[in-house]
Order: sequence, then C-alpha cells, then structure tokens
Amino acid sequence: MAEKIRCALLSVSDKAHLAELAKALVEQNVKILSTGGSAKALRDAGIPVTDVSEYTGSPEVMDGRVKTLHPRVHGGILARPIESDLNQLAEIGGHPIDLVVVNLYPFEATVAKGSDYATCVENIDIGGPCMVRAAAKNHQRVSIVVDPADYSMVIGSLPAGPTQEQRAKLAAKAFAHTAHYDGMIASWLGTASHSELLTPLKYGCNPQQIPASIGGIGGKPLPFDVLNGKPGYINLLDAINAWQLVKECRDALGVPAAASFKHVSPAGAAVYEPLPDILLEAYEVKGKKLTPASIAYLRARQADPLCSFGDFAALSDPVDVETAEFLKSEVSDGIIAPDYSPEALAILSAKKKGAFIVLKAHPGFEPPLLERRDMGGARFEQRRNDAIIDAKTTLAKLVTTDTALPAGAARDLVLSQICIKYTQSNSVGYALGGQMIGVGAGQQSRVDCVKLAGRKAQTWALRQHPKVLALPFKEGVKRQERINARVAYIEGDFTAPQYEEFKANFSADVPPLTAEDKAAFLKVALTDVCLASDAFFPFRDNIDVAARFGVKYLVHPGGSVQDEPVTAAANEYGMVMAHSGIRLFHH
Ligand code: 93A
Repeated sequence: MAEKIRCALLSVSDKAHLAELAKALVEQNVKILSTGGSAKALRDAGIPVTDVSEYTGSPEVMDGRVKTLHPRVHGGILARPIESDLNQLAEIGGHPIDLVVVNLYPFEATVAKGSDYATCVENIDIGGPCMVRAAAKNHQRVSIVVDPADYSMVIGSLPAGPTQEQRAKLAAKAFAHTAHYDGMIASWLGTASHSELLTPLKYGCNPQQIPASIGGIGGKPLPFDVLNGKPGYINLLDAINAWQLVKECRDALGVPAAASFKHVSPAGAAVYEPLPDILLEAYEVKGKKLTPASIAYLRARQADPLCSFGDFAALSDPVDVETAEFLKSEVSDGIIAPDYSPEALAILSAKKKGAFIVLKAHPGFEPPLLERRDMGGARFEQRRNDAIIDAKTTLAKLVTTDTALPAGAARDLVLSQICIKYTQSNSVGYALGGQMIGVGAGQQSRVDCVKLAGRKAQTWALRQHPKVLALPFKEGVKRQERINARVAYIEGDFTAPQYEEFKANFSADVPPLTAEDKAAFLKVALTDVCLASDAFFPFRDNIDVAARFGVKYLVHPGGSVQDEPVTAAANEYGMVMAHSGIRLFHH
C-alpha cells in the first residue's frame, strides 16, 4: 500500500535535479525540511523550505558536523505508525517524516583529488548515513532515496508516493550504498598514503617508483616488528610471503620449517628432517653443530643455492645461534622469524655491516579475510587464499591404481603444495626428504615448469655425485664460488673463457662429468620424488617429463577434461597421484 507523503527531508551534496523533485513535492503540499546548502539551493530556485535547524530548534554546529543528528529528525524518520511512537514523537516536538532524500559527502572524489588527510576525514559523512539507514530500516512507512536517478520514479508515484514494494527496493539500495561508502573509508584508512599510518620506504619495485610506503590494515600496526636494518619494498613482499609459507608448513607438519625467497618466489623451502651424511658433505656442514631450526634453513637454502644468493630467509621457529652462524656466512638480505635468542640477534644485527634486515613476526596474527590491491587505476578485492593444505584434506582422493602413499611422501607432497601456494604461477615444485629440490616459478606453460623444476632437481641430486664432491678446490676459493663452480661443472655447457675461469678454481685437472655419469647416478639418487602442481595437468606430457626426473608421487587439483589420460599416464609409470581439488595460483 502506498503512503501519502506529508513531509520530506532533503539533504544532499549532489544538488542535481533536486529543485525538480522539490517542486513536484511542493505541488502536492508536501512540507520540505532541508539542511543548510540544500535549503539555500531550493530557496534560490524559489521553493519554500523549512530549515532543519528550525524544526529541531538547534542550530547546525561544529562547522556542520552536527546538523541532522537530533531526536526530532531521527524520531521523525524512525517512528512507526503506531499510537505510542506517534505520541512520543509529538512529546519531543517532532512529527513524522515520510520521504528522506540524501546523498552523502563526496568522500571518494575528495580522496581521488589527492586532498590532505584532514580534508578527507572531514568528508566522511556521519549524519547522512544515519538518516539513510534509519529511513531504510523504517521502509514500511518511509521512502529513502539516495540516487538522483530515482527522483523521476518518486515524482511519478505522487500524490500517493512509492508503493511498499518500491520502498523495499529503495531501502535495499540504500543499505548497499552505505555499505559501499563505509567500505571505501575502511580501505582508505588501510591503504591511503597519509603519513600517520604508513612507514615510508626508500622506493617501490624500482628506484623511479617514489614515493613508496607500507602500513598495517584498518589502522592496525604491521604484523611484524623491524628489529634491524631498513627493509625495501621487494624484501617485504618476500618476507610476508615467506612467513606465511613457513607458518603454514609448521602448522601442517609439526616441525620447524624454513624458506629462502628471491623475487617473491621461494628458491627453496624445507622442514626439519635430519641430514644424511651425503648431504652433510654436499652442503659443507660435516662436523658442524646443527639444530632442527638450522637444518630446516640449511635445507631450504641448499635446494637451489645459486638462486638463493641474496635471499630473504624465513623460519617458523625462534632463531638460535646455530642458524644465525650459518646465515652469517651466506650472502643474504634478511630474515623473518617469530623470535631470536639474544646471541642470534646480535650475530645477525652485525651482518652486512649492520644492514642485515631482521624482522620479528607476530605469530598469532591472522590477516583479514579480504585482501585488496590497486593496479592501473583499478581496485581488486578477493578473499585471501586461506585454503588449508594438509594430508587429510588434499591427499585424500588418490586416483591412480597404486594408492600406497608412505608418510614421507605425504609430508613432501604437503610441503610442495604449501611451497607453490606462495610461488608466482604457473608453478610446480619437486620435493624429497622434507626439502624442496626444484621450484619452477612463473612459467606460462605448465610443462615448462615441470621441465625447469626437474632440471633444478637433477642439479640438486648431482651435487652429491662423487666426482662433484671430489672437486679439488684451491685454498681461498669462497663458498659461493664453490657452489657456482659445482653447478657449472654439472651443467657442463661452458664457453671457452668460462671454462678457463672455471679451471682457475682448482689445484688439479678436473675429469669431465659425462652424460653417462649423470644418467647412471640419477637413476639411483633421484627416485621417489614428490611433485605438486598449482593447477591441473592439461596433458599427459607433464607426466612423461616428470617421470624422467624420478617423480613417483604427484598431487594436482584435477578437474581437466584430460584427467583420464593424465591419470592413465601416471598408472603407466606406476605413480601414485592425488587430486586435491584446490587450485593454488598465486600472483
Ligand atoms: O557532517 S555530517 O556528518 N553531520 C550531519 O549531521 C549531517 N546531516 C546531513 N553530515 C551531515 N549531512 C550531510 O550533509 C548529508 O548527507 C549531505 O551530504 C550534506 C548536505 O549538506 P548541505 O545541505 O548543507 O549541503
């Protein structure tokens, strides 16, 4: 049933077409209440208006911060058509208001103009949304109009006024409008470049990208403390990704976890698992005192030590002296961890002439469910990828004939899934013995990821070849130079000058590492490998390539039209494969 409009309250920032609406209302003998600027615009158009301040008996105060926030206004809007409400309203000197026309302070446009902080804050409308929400709540009796595009509908509905159905629609639109408005304010408070909440950074991704800054969300502090050094933009992207990775591995697998990041992808990641003799030798740590935390980082760093040069490290557990001592001798930019022993902090803070970055993560911190980012003039919003990766959830659906999944393989499939969850897509990760041994990041084609990561896994395995371990390095050749020389020896494709440089590392002639040497060694050393893919395998070629790199256990989301031939290929090689049902793209 339509309600006759007797009194309308008009309070708008955007005054377009307001006079047309008011004129039509006045023709129906509707009383118009209006706020300062709106009342003036109407009077200028020759329309009779009552000032809200006259109706409330209270002037607009505090530069207009309080103009409609008054019981006569809100009572007039919220009163139900029942005797008690109407009596109480009359007692406070008010009367019913049947139509509320409000559009809010132009907060978004004020921010977009690059206005200063105080101006933006002043453009947060308070009284407007209160009236909008009150009228929308009482839509059984009241019509609420927030959009000038709806004026013609209201005019068309006169003299009766909008129907019940129309009022409900207007109310829904009104609540959506205030929700959007508050969302803009919340996101501005979280990301706006107002100095109060942000920590300035030297520059963004590149030196020309000035200014740059970082801040917590919703007025909260950052989820970590800077204990030493001055982190840069990319350091922080690495740190935040790496921290989430190790925290999730710790939660899923129950042992210390570590990661070694470069360019916002892990070069390596690992969980604690004691090191066999051959790896102690290959990693040059024989005889050193190692702890679970230091072993986790050692494994992460040694997955691909060439790529980890200048890494950002992350550890799920407090950093002890042993881990700090190991990091001290590595070329690295910084570390994030939940805590540091005093000795470890002293060692790390002295590294890089005091410039080594040490971040203390807040372990209990849960990021908000929604994450946002701006790019090219567009604002994105998405639920963060809070999918839980664990054996129970993602390895339950085994699709191959062979379903025997040993505990070690299950752990490595979980590790590699969590690792690629924080790897730029497309991504594929190989794991063995609690350690990533090959991460293929950022390839457009999936099979290229499988090949790239597979070659890294081969290089990792060949670092344990007797000929590699026996390389006769001269005294004084540095650790990173030894790593580079070993990888060059394994890869073997030298130019003539490169070969001369390579030879200069050694005190004796180096026998070649032949293709036959490599193949014979890999046949034994690179077996039972685990592989995770961030999206489904679109063709069986991925399986054929993976088989060449010793893969036995695989997990991918599944869901391709090619699932059947892909699974058939896995069966041909006697592999064990799971469909996780969870895609893990990361950008
Ligand atoms: O400053 S406010 O948050 N406090 C109020 O009490 C109030 N009442 C209406 N903003 C308030 N308004 C807003 O004023 C309306 O939402 C509208 O955008 C604007 C209209 O002001 P004027 O009629 O003076 O141009």
